[in-house]
Amino acid sequence: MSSSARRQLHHAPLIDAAAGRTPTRTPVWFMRQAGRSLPEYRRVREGIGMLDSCFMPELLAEITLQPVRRHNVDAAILFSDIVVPLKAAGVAVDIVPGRGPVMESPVRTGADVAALPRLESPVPGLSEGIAGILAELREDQALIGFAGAPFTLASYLIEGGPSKAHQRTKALMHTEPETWHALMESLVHTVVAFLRQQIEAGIDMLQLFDSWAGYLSAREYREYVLPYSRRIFSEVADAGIPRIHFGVTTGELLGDMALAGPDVVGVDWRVPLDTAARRIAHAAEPKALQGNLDPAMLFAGPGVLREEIRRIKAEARRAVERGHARGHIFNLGHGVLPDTPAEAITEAVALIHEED
Ligand code: 1CP
Repeated sequence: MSSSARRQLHHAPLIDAAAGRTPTRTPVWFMRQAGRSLPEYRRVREGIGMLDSCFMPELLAEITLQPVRRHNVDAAILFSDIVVPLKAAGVAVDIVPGRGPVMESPVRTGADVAALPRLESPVPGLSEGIAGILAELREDQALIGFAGAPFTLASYLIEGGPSKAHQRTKALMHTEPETWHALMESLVHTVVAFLRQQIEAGIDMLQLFDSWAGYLSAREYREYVLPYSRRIFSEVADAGIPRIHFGVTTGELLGDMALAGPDVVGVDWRVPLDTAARRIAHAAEPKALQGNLDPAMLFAGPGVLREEIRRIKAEARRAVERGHARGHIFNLGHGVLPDTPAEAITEAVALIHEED
């Protein structure tokens, strides 16, 4: 999409906060805001496989818009999954209910990496789905596109499914660095193709999820992961849209993740935002921050919720005043837990939007 064809947003709080301008209100969206916490999601997904739904444009647009209508969040996050570009490229992967992505054949050798298909053509249904979402969003509401970062995708491919310790992934990077680097090269290609398609279709912002990067030491991250995430951010920079980078338990990696080149760094609930900002500003240019309410606090009732939101907003304000951060996008420290009461999410959004 040429920049003139891109939707012009007006006073979109999310875009303003990411760009270091003062937003009209504290922008908020929640990771995993679409999905199992919503009865309307469970209804439309009935009898349809998770991965199948990601290739059905009307359904993916409807699911993306459900939390925006219900909660009054400032952004929609594209309903898809980090394994969608792999599936579209021809990798045999399924999403098993209650578990997550599972590979038919794990990728563990140089020959496996050489045989791994790359995304060479558009993901079916994706561009049409994005057009359907953009047609319904207000001009102050952003659509966030996303992809999984190469390390997190590699973990699913190598382990064969969700992993607690990522042991085969780490063993491979240390024992067969050539195989590791070839796998990262292949994944950079697929991730960039997936993001470019979303950019062409008109997303307003993007997030690169390196969800499991926090399992790495800073040394491992710098040698085996950072160069590839950095390439992805630089290859999509020409789109001119804000780029967010996020992972869980990344307190020790925040500075390095900022060096990958995003405009916004997501922080989980373990590190206060002012501390996170100091770590980032020490290593790189100051970034906008995203975060960092503990998803469990959505179970704690309105009194606790209000106090936690106040604390987080104050920590973000302090970081901006000190020149360590350029702005703040409110979010959870990780995704909405599947059994979260939908009403608690609506209530949290209202509290976040309230003036303090
Ligand atoms: O049937 C279902 O409803 C399954 C649950 C589900 C959902 C709703 C999965 C399986 N994926 C999704 C959608 C999804 N996945 C979205 C869009 C919805 C939204 O955010 O509102 C996004 C952004 C993702 C991204 C994703 N998938 C990540 C990165 C974000 C994160 O939470 O860290 C990861 C790690 C995945 C893998 C994945 N897919 C599904 C599950 C249960 C998992 C995690 C499995 C594990 O613990 O390893």
